Amino acid sequence: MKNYINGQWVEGHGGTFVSLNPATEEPFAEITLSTSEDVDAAVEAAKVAYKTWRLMPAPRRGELLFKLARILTERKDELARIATQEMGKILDETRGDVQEAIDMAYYMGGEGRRLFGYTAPVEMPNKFGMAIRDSVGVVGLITPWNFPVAVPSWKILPALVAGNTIVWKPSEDAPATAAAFVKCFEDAGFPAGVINLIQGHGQVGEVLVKNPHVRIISFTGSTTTGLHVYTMAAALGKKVTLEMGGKNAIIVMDDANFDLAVEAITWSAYGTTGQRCTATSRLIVQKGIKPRLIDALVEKAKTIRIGDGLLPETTMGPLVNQKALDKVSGYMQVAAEEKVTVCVGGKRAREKGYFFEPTLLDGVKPNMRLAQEEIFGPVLSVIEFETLEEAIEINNGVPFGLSSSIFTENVNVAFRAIRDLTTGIVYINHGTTGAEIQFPFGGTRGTGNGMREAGQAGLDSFTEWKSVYVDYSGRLQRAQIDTDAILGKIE
Ligand code: UN1
Repeated sequence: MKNYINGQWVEGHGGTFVSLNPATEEPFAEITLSTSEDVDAAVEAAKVAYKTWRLMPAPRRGELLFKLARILTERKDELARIATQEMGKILDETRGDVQEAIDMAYYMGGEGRRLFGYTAPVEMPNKFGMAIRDSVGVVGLITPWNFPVAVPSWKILPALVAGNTIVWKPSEDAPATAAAFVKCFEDAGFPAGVINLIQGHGQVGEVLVKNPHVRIISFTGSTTTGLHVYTMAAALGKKVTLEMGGKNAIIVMDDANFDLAVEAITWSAYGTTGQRCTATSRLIVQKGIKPRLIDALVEKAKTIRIGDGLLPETTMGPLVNQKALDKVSGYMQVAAEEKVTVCVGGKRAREKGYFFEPTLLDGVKPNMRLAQEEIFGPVLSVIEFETLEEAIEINNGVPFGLSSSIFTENVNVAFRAIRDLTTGIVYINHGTTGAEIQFPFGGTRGTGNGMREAGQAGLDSFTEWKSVYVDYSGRLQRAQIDTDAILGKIE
């Protein structure tokens, strides 16, 4: 599978690499590998295309996004099947992944007729002031494999509708999905150079970050890589948006709707094999309800059907690769060392494929590694508490701040939680996953750098404000000095 540069599918100059199917460990696709020469060619194409793309009226750019939405709708199954075979999650989830991109295409397509700025009164007579969103130029994107269509769409679509052009380096664990997604842009009629795809590993991303013509970097992925990207980009004075790790919790109060909580915890902890940045990896549970809740969760975990995500009976797919399997298995060592109780799961599920059992660990203390570090697998740690204040403190006491949730039937408790939970996303009586594209997505503390994706806030990453003053008085007026002198002379 090739790179897409300046409207052409071309081979990279670095040979090829193979993308594996994590359910079978068999090769899925052979992908071209880029070098710095390819990155530079892609950036040059994006730079040239920017000159005309920025001048296309935004409503017309928006119409291309609507066209893209229709193509994605037609190819939803095709894209989902590629993604499932490449990164492992079940078909219902990869379809949902594509659906998020469709939703985003309609939302950002509509921005083509909004992209609201604002006006405000100005100090001088016969003068007008407004603030407008301006495009920036070439945007570099580095994206993960776990939402191989949705997450890139959160970056590509707002960037494009605002008038920027793109060079995209997708994860080496989801390259064929990326190519199939870019084909949709080609078929929708986006002009050559507006979106460019370069395949490869981390080094390719590094070259992209360092290219002087790339003014903005938007990254989603691991904390280690994200901070590396941030440091490199900061040294070059670039604007960066980061979405990194999570250590999300569901708090369950004694008065919670029990069945609802069991369903939501199971889905948030084990859905997508726990490989969402929003996945629930801590269950902070009040003392009274805890024994019953653990029993029910263990029973529920046993009903999960592990297997190839293409098969209709499967409810949980594999981890993405050997490295992920090693990492999650490594945390079982940590569990043994920290002497917590493995209530269910705790080991690899099959000999072939990177499958891991849904796992529930009890007796975890808030400061243990299991309760502090992102595991990114189907592993849920149970932490007990007595008072709401304690639960909130445990929730907030981690290096990440993406998503949190509380189950309670008491409206006062719910509103106190909304006030005091310090994550970027808060759910009441709903698991920690399932954010919708019309609201800001992102997290506090080590999850990000204060920027947000999606919703109106998502435009901030890809635009700069331009403040415009129009003086139609026909004479020299100086704001901030001399104001008294002109009073009474208004024409
Ligand atoms: C991610 O895991 O990187 O809120 C994104 C959710 C999804 C997005 C997850 N809409 O779980």
